[in-house]
Amino acid sequence: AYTPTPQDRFTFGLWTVGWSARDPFGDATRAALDPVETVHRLAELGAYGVTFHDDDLLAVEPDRDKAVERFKGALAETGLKVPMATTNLFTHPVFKDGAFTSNDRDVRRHALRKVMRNLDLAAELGATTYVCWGGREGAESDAAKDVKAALARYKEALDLLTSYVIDKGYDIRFALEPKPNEPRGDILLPTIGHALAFINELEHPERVGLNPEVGHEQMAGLNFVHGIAQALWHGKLFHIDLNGQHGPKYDQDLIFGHGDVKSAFFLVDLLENEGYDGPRHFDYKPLRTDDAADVWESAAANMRTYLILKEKAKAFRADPEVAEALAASRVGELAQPTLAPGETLEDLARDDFDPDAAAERGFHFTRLSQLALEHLLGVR
Ligand code: 3MF
Ligand code: MG
Ligand code: MG
Ligand code: MG
Repeated sequence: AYTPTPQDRFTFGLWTVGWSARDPFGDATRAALDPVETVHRLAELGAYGVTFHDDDLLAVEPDRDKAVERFKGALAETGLKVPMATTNLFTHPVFKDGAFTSNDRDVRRHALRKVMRNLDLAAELGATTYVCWGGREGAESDAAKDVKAALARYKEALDLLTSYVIDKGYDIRFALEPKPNEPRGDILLPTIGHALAFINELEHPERVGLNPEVGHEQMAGLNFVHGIAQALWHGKLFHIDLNGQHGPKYDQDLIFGHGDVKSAFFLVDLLENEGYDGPRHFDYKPLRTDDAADVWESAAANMRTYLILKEKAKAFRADPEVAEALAASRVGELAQPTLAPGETLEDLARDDFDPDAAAERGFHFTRLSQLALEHLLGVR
């Protein structure tokens, strides 16, 4: 019942299952994975697609042209799609002070060339979303970065890149991925809110949206479901990185649902009911303690968990007691405009309202919250 199919639109980054588990304190615990094997394995598991950073393609074949040919061959054999692509602007030491916002102008120019080259490949493979995670765009010292100048350079980069795809006629939109810190002490565009405000300053704002990641917002102590709801409200949820995180600490990249499971439940409920039709993209890391076979079990676990939560959310919405509790909590009343059609502020001023009497009315949120929890716990 929880077996994924391509219709579920699950996608994975090559760098997720392919992570060989090198961390800041220890060496790799798994061998490099061949992207060709990843494509076949993901297809067998029922995924819809695969995504990549330019450098991910070179995991076992250093020649770019050969690596691309092998990858294309695997896509053709399996039917797996590439809905999104991205650039690695963080591993090479040249990017140690950032890419689009490095203090070093030569590095900024190099970064633009690297992205443009990979945009051509993304278009060729049919990707319609291009993610920009600016992991090195930031600083450890407030003396080291002129943030206003950095934002101007960030805008310059996105203005140039959006013009590039428009000129080339590519059907590609950009999705910024906010993250508060790690690897930099502080990263620019740290949250969904910062990134949304930034998009308004761009030359082609319609071409730029967001790729929020569960763990990134939770690292900042924020409510991911609220962030996603706001991104949807602005029409800016272009893509999403699903994973798990236990509150504000290092970026854990756990399997989806293996962090804050209640938030995962409400997230699936929101995505399924509010018309998000993009890929369900997993950006997680198989545990460092897992072996090569466990990796595929972890990939499957992401999809299985999503499908379980989808069923739970559906049952929650279909439960008559939940409908009753939602009405008692007047959740639906919020969708009603505060002034009726034709009503004026003078009409409003004439209202006869007793705040003390209204203050007596309870909202009964406890019952509603408990019902959700019981659905999640499987006792309803
Ligand atoms: C880091 C990330 C990145 C981005 C990726 C773009 C390496 O915390 O989340 O993964 O998701 O660069 O998709
Ligand atoms: Mg991440
Ligand atoms: Mg993460
Ligand atoms: Mg991510």
